[in-house]
Amino acid sequence: MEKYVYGHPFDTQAVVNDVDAMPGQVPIGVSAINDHVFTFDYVMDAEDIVYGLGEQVRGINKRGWEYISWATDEPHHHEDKRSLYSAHNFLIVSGKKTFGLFVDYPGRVRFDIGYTHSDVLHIECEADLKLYYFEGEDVLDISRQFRHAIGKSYVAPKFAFGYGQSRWGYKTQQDFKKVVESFESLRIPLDLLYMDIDYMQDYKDFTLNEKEFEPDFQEFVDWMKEHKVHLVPIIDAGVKMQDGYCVYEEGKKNNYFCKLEDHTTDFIGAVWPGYSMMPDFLNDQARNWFGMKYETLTKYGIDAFWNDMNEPALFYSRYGIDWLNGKLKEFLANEKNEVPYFKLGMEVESLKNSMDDYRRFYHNTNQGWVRHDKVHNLYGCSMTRSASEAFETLRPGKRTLMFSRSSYIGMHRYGGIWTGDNKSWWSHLDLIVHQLPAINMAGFLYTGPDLGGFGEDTTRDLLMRFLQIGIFTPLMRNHSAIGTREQEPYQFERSEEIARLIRLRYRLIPYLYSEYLKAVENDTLLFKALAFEFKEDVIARSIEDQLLLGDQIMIAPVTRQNEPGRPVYLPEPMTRIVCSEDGIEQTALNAGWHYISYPLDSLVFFVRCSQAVPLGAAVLHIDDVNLETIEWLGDGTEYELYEDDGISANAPITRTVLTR
Ligand code: MIG
Repeated sequence: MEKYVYGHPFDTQAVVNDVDAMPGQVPIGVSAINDHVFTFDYVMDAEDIVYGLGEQVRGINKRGWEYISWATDEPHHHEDKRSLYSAHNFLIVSGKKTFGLFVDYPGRVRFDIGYTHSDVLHIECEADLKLYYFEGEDVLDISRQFRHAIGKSYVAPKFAFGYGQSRWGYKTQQDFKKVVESFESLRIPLDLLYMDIDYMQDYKDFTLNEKEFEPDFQEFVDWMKEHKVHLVPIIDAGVKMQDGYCVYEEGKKNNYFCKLEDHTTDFIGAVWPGYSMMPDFLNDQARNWFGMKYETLTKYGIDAFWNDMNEPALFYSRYGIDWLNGKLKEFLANEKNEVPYFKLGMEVESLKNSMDDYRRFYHNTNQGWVRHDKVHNLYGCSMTRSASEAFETLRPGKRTLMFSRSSYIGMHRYGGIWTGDNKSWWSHLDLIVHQLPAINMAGFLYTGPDLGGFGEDTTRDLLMRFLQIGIFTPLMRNHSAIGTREQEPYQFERSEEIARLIRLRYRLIPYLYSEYLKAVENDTLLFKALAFEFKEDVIARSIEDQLLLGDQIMIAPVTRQNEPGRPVYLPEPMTRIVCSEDGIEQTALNAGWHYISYPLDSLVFFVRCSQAVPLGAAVLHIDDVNLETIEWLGDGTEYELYEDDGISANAPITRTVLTR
């Protein structure tokens, strides 16, 4: 790893195992600075593949599009988008010359990967950055070096590998209890139940709805505990501006909120609670203060959270509304009381997540005052760091489930991420397959999509195809938006078939958790493109819809509606596993192309040559997961199992070689 420093970079703390800066320019491509803009250009070979950029749109091979690192509350993950919620500025060019680059700049970064000129990789940002350059044997070697540089990934508690049910729209205790009872009556495993913004009073962080939850929250939490369910409340970034609300009052008094240019007046944005303040997570005291607020929930025994709206999302701001007001008056005066519909619509829309607002507020950091847009991509990361650091005091010695919507590299040490507001679309099955290896490369191992799709109406078959991927992701959560079709497993006909898929997850947990621990320990990837392992295989290099999971499994999910199977490429001989109502069937297959049937109600995957995967007992809760009797998959003879106690911070890992 080599480091090159340009201008006066903000210290993002993304890299923990750092090196001294090199003199001169990065030894590859052409880098330049003009008008305080840094550019890097590299001419790619026709066969070069570009991997990385974490949670982004488009394929595993990133060539042929332009991507912008700018954390955005973007609920439409269309392929014409350039930014999603996170900024993962690491990529690897694989081909003629194989190298990695990490652009450690927390503002806007543009990656033009053969978009303007098909053979040119062009990177551009303000000229205050650290550029890390990696050389190595291959993609996996470079990825490992990078992961070592950014430090060990977050280890989720083991219960976080259970199935979680979520929906924006559960409001009452009864709503939540009904979910649990429905799962129980159908014997569908359930370990986590998510609480979305409606559990709060007026969307105020660290409050409970006064009528519904405040009076007897402890009993509610205890009821869930008796049913072996962990509640996972959401925390939003914005703090409601309301006199008498203690979080607002304390933040205001102690200057914990982001300020306008005068460094004294609080910036007023607006999100779910209406006018809101943005906690200054880049300020050490403010970060510590906000984190300790999670105590309002941990004191009841809550041990799991998700952080939302932390790009930060801004619906509008006080200043935007003032401006709009002026615009409206202008229209009314000039246009004979006829309001130009399209123009006005655009003016209103422009208030959302506006660059004008992001340039309006400042952070009081230990590196001085910084205008928000220069460090924008660190906001969600710092919010999650705030919680994670506080958990060391609030829940000493214990692991807490924590995942976030927005992130920057470095946050992978504090928590996981989910991939935000996908839709109930078939194309979003492909999207998650494309995202997983890149997200792992950026250090995030605890991750997963909203299964079934968040926005729009799902269908039974789409949910089942989502679950057939989600069975393998550390975060396995079914989540949907208010107003969409309900998508708990029991909302559909023959729910037993859906239940059976979820039960299979629990048989795989010993393996999945072990591979997760290995990936954390060894800085390796949980999900890999085939090309990462089968480097010389030209077909493997081009496959975008199959992934290796850990060192033993290959998955090839069906991602199209009404397709009862699909062509699958085996780069080596493998065992095909079909888990159906009739049990588990194993078939040895030769290397090469096969048409593989993939019935909707089955789980089909592959075990690699000379490998073995231990399946545990079929159980309904994570605490009952065990390997007392093993059903072996594959043609190998042993498996090295990584285990820990699943709950303590820094728990020692035991490694056991299991032989069949
Ligand atoms: O503006 O809390 O991505 O998971 O259900 C929407 C409501 C705010 C966005 C999150 C989604 C969550 C929703 N939130």
